[in-house]
Amino acid sequence: MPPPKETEFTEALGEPVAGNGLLHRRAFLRGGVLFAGAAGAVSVAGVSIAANPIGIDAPPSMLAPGRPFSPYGSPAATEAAVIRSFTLNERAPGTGSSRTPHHLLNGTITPNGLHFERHHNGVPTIDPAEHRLYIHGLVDRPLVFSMDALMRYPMESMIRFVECAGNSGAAATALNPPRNTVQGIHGLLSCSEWTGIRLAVLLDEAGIQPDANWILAEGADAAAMSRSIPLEKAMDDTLLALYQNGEAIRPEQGYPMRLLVPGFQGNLNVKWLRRIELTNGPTHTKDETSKYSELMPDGTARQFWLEHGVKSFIARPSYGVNLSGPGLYEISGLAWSGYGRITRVEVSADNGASWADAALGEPIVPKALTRFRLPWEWSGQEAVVMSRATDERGNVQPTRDVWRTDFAPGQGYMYNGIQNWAVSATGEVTNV
Ligand SMILES: Nc1nc2c(c(=O)[nH]1)N[C@H]1C(S)=C(S)[C@@H](COP(=O)(O)O)O[C@H]1N2
Ligand SMILES: [Mo]
Repeated sequence: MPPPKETEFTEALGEPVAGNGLLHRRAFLRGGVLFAGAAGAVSVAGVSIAANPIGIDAPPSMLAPGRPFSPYGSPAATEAAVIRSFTLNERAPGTGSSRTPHHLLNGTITPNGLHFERHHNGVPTIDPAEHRLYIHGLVDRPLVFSMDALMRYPMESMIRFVECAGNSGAAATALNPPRNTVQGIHGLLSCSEWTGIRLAVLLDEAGIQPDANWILAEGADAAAMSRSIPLEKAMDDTLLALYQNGEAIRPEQGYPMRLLVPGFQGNLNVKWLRRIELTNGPTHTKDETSKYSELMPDGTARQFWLEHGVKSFIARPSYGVNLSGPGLYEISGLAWSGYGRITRVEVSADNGASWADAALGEPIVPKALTRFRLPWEWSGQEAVVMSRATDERGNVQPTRDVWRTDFAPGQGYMYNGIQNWAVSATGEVTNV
């Protein structure tokens, strides 16, 4: 459905624009709907007309001085449930992943302590004073960099997502929709402002030989995680990242340095980076043959399919984030694409029968998370809500059924199908 024209909207202030109570994306801003306090307002649990004038009873926090300063801040004690989730692997405690609780966060930037983690053999302890980065292979001058040397290079910052190729895989492959939260299904995804040196600057300094067309990046962890990256991408927007949301990259994210390969699958973003070798053709390392290649219906495997497709999910409401009675809500979630900017997110509350355009949070940054929002007046009837994103290349997020026809059963890497949530009459949300 095209976005309604402004005139239509002004006349229909607060009127549904799509089935099952979806309101215009700017209805909140234009005063088309009120939560409480006016004739015809929608009721929301927890908002009511104040019976007493404000300020007569000062809360306890106003009666004594607050606590003093702290050297490094932490979240409020009452936010203790907003944490990464993981299952401990007793035999290999550092192998596996932890997940970002997107259903409990808002905005687009992931706090550093909640960035998802994916380690193939734990988090190494690296002394930045001892750490070196090597650039060698098909170059005129093999180079070795210390941290001190790197700190003198020009830096730049970019807000970008990192997503594991295995993210949302359970939604692709499970026979029944997983009974799990946004965190459990889509939590191998985070977004930060990364700061560092364009890799192209360092590769140019080493002097790229004409027959070099790929690079190999290797980490200094016990997995020696290594992946091949096309030279074209390495010379484009690939960053040698040293900072994450303003502070030195966390140990879990690759301290003291990692590659940031915007829009490409997570495992190319090699952490604890120790060497880059320029090669002719890809290296076919263990991490890109046994893993991270996708099984096709004819039994062959697809390799080096690197860009994440356009994708989105609704975080509120979602599994475990239930509705508390009929009335007004904001449907909100995240959209992103490995190919560039998000241009449109449509939301349906009637199982895909009709759609309304959501408002997109500004600025819309390419290859970064974009927050979408849409007001919804829930009648208290059963509903199925879902979101469908489009990117600037014109890619549209597919349904699960359409996505699955392209791959062998059981293949779940790089899944970007539409996520449906069913809302029951009691407001309980499940995955369908
Ligand atoms: N050296 C090294 N780099 C690595 C990994 C690893 O195990 N070792 N895991 C990769 C995978 S599979 C992903 S999805 C991303 C995850 O980055 P994060 O842990 O910062 O979220 O790092 C990639 N880089
Ligand atoms: Mo990954």
